[in-house]
Parts: sequence; structure tokens; C-alpha cells
Amino acid sequence: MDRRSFNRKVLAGSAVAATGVTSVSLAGNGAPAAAGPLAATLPRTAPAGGKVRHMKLYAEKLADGQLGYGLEKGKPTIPGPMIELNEGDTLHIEFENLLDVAVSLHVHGVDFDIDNDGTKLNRSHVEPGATRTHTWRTHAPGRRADGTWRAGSAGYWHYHDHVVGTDHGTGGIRKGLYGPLVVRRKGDILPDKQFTVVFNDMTINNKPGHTGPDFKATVGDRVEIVMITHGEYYHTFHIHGHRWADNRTGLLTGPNDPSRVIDNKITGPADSFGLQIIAGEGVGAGAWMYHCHVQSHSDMGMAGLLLIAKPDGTIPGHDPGGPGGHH
Ligand SMILES: [Cu+2]
Repeated sequence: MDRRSFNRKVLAGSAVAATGVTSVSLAGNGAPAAAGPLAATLPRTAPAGGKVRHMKLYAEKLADGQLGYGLEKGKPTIPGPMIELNEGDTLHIEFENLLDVAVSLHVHGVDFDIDNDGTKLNRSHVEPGATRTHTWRTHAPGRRADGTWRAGSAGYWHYHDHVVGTDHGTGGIRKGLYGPLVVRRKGDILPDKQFTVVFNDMTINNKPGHTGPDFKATVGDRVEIVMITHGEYYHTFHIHGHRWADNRTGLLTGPNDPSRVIDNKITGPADSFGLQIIAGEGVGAGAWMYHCHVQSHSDMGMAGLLLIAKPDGTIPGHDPGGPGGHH
């Protein structure tokens, strides 16, 4: 086999598979450790950052009176759109307020100067009908001049309003003004499917209790879940039949990675984390529940389904009208 026929992304992935380590040292240098028959199915990995990106974001009222961020006029969503960056990227967001009240865009985890804070305190909010461009920057880890280690920006973060209702955005967050932000490190494994789960007060993604949301995948999909909490309460996030590593990526980097493997995690207001699972790995297709494991909370409807189908599209044992089968 002519190794030079593989593209660089696949070669980087081969190194990952061969060593079990999310090694970035070989990415893009054209010196594969092993390029075998598995190469075609290896996961894609994040490239190096350093790009300057631009996007437009709106704050807008939904038909039901809730509030959301959206990428297009007339299409606000709860949660807001997934924003993804690679360490080293800079993002300019032209943020337009289509609400009849002042709103803001405040972000966690990345770098911004005080003019981009998205609070009334420093007048970085946006009045009705106005537009403001926010700049978010990210950086790779590295040594400071004094020799100490500076963490990179990579992580599962989030953004939210900090103005509606109160100077802390309590009313805006309650009505749906929040969304996910993922910053990846070069070499991070990219998912096939992404879902955002936000425990907000006693709802998931501001949906009424006992109505999900449900998410669809197929056995073998690499599913990424970005999990965010807002509101007044602490919760525990639990998935049936699947586990993840309690670290930055939700993935183990090798057999000696000391990260704890869990299937349940306590989470409080403004916490965020992410995880990747292989849908149905070792357990097969099915309507796998995820839910808050505070018993009264799950009883009140903080539960949804990971509908993991067989390759033929069927979901064994799934009764849409049965317990937990709310659709
Ligand atoms: Cu809960």
C-alpha cells in the first residue's frame, strides 16, 4: 500500500489508532506510524486553529413567547446555535437585537476584552434594534514567560444573555437565551453527531416536562453531547448504557489515562461539559434514556431518549406510547 496516497487527515487519525493516544505530533507531517486497512473508518480530527471567522447572530422572540439566539432572522432556536472554534481562532460575531428589550451576548471560556463582556455594567449590551460586533479569541496552551503553564481555550463552553430581566440575565436565560460553544484542540476527535442538552430550571432545553427532547443516532455513530446547566437548581446528568471519561474531551487518551469513567455527573448553574460516546457500543440499538437523576426531577419529566437505531433504521423495543416513550 502506498502510504502517500492517504491524505494527511487520515494519516493523523492512523497515529491515533496505533498508539491509543490523541497524538497531535504526527498530524500533517506526512510521517504515519501506521496506515492500515482501518484508516478509512478512523475518526476525523480537529485541524490547527489560527483562522479569523465571522458570523451573524440574532436575538429574537419565538412564537410561544420564549427567547432564542439564531443564525437567521425568524429562526431563533433554544438552545442557540452550536458555535465551534479551534484553538487559535478568532471569531467576530455581528450580534443584532430583534427583541423589544435590551439583550446581550456573554460567553464563557474564551478570551475577550471588557468591551465584549456582554453586560450592562460596562455598557457592552445591545439595545433593541441595534447591532454590536463581539470578538472572541482563543489560544493554545503554552508556557508563560515565567515558566508556568497556561491552559488553552479548548473546552465545552457556552454563551448566554446577561441583561434581560435583571443585570444577570436571569429572565433571558429562563426564557431560552443560551447556547453551546465548543473549542477544540488540534487533534481532538470530531463527532458524527452533536446534541446539546441544557438543564434549565426544571426543563431540558426549555421544553415542558415529559416531552424530551429526544435525539436520533445510528449504532456506531460517534455522538457528542454538550451538557450545560442554567437556572436555580443542581442536577445530575445520567445516560443509560453508555459511559464517558470525566475530563476535557470525555474520552480516554490511552490505557493509562487516570480520568474517572462515569455515567452520571453532578452539574450546577453555568456548568458545562462535553462527552463523546459510540452509540450502542457493546449494548446495541434501543431507546436509551438520559435524564436528571435527582429522583423528583426525573419524576417531574427531566428525561429524554437517545433513539439509537439499527443500520436498517429500526429501534428494537421502542414503544412511542409506552413509559418514557413520549413521542
Ligand atoms: Cu435535576
